[in-house]
Amino acid sequence: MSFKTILAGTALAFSTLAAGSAWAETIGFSQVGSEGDWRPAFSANMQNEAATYGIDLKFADAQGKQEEQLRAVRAFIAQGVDAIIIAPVVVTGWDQVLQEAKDANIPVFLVDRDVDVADKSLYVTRISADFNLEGKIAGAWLAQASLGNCKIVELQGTTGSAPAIERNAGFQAIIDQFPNMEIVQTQSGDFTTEGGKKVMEAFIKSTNNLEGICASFAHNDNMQLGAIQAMKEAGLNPGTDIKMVSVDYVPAMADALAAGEANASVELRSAVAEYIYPVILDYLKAPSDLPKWIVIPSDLHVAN
Ligand code: GYE
Repeated sequence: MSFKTILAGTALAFSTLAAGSAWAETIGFSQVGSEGDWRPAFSANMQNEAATYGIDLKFADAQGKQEEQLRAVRAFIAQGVDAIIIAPVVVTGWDQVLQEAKDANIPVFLVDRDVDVADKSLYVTRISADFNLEGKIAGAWLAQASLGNCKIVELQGTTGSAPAIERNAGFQAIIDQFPNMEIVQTQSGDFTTEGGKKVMEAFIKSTNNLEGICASFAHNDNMQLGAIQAMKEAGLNPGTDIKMVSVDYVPAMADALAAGEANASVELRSAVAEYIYPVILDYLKAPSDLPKWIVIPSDLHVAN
């Protein structure tokens, strides 16, 4: 084959890909929303990387509402996409729509958050970090930093979401090992900065300016960043008077750690398209039984 023929072939392949037909896959992605700094970074990574993998990505932002997700998934089914990716807002309420996708022979891949369905054959696999482990890492860091002696206020993520359930459970499993560690107040801040600020303001009131409290554990950084604002406004010193541990390690939290206003954050990687797309594309080429969970590693970051 001459060099010219190869070039012509390559040009043809690219134009076919650009037209979104032949070997490009069309994949629908139902995303939770954009509640904090982590999620838009994750969305951007999925959108920016799609073309590299020859994927025509149909992106639907559910603005935190499960009804929107159900609508988006049904629209993807009606369009006859090759696969559907879902980052589910909450764990419950998925059986029926997943059954509809299965009946239409469209494979579903879960990313990030989990679902609670009786029939696990309704989805191919879940590709995500281990939220329970993240809670354990946060709890273990705090056990060491407080020498096992700590009254904790907890800012929970969205009620009924996998990360809120599992980060709480993992954290609790560790502090249960220490008789003098205890969560004394807990409330949902819905994974937002504003929500975290409001919750911390309530904690500050109900505990007489966090008297006797040694730490704030937040299920994500944005709530912790809101809590830091609330504490500073009340004349408290986050990171010094109170130990601050959370999850995500978004850039604003890296700054807070550097400024000494927070102490530790467990990184939830946002550039995860490289973990997700190859699994889906391999499956579409040759469907096979995959493990039900493909785990993305978590890393701890602490202030110096
Ligand atoms: O930690 C939080 C986001 O689902 C694990 O969702 C994810 C969480 C993440 O809103 O910042």
